[in-house]
Amino acid sequence: MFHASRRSFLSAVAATGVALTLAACGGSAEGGTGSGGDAGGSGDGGAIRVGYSQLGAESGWRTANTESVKANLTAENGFDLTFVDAQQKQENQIKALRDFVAQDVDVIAFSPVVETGWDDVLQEIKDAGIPVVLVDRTVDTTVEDPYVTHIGSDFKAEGTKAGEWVKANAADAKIFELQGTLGSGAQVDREEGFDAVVGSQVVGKASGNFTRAEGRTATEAALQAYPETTLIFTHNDDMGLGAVEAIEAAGKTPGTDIQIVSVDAVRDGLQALVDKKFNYVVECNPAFGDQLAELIKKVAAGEDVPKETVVEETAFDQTITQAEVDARPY
Ligand code: GZL
Repeated sequence: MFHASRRSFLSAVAATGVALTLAACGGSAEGGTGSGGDAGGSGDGGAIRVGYSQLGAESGWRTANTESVKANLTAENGFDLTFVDAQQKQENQIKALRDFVAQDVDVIAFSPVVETGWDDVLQEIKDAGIPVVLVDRTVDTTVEDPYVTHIGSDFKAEGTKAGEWVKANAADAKIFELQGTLGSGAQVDREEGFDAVVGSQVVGKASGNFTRAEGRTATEAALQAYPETTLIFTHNDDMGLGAVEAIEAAGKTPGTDIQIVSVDAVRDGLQALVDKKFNYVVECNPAFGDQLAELIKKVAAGEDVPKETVVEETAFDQTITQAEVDARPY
């Protein structure tokens, strides 16, 4: 139960707004304020009741992210977690969020499948005085100060990193861009970062919705529509692995006839790098459940939290070894 006193305090805090400062990798900056009031989200020292709306199970990244969240938001760690999978449907997420309000949870956490369409439900959550922790994806909303804190990747930086590799290693490439779920923060920002560097080399774009099957279908069509393609920039490994299937079905060699630059660095993506079917993979780290758990505890206890926490990430090329891939946690 989230005490009324804390909710009125939270509403007051929310009304003042909080300056946004993008944190350095893994770092933090002064930003959002939690629920205020007594320690322990339940208000009576009990478990922190968290309603979590996960967008789906579309990719290896999402599976690893869900595992990390569930491994840290445990009863032993002081949480009472209600975790709902939305099968990549925004309407399912909105229903889950409204259910969490009706259940009067202490904290709501969610990873929005797309950036827009959340105004009404975010206002309802704010009116209910329940703090929101935004996870992974981002929102674009008219609601003022809609969440206390966000934890996730800098998607634009990921796109820029991929573009910089292409600029340095495939300056004459004719690029097909295999995009994630259209309108998702990951798709919008990766496209922006990548295109700012090598957009003039992009001959065509299409979405594979972050799934392997749709990545294969989109690539089959792209090879027909853009036969001049020599490189595919895929917004995640799963679609890139689908692209490998399409390229091989067309009698071409992935990684050679058509190079592949990807994002995520899940084990299957890194294996494709070892197998020389991918050429470069930008890491997008899903395993931040420990950091998320600490953030939620602080929010529930009314402690100050950074408005933004950017998880630490690297990138891999074909110098990666099989031993390094085998040692990866996901
Ligand atoms: C990125 C995450 C993206 C992954 C995809 O943080 O939102 O969604 O890159 C996943 O694999 O579908």
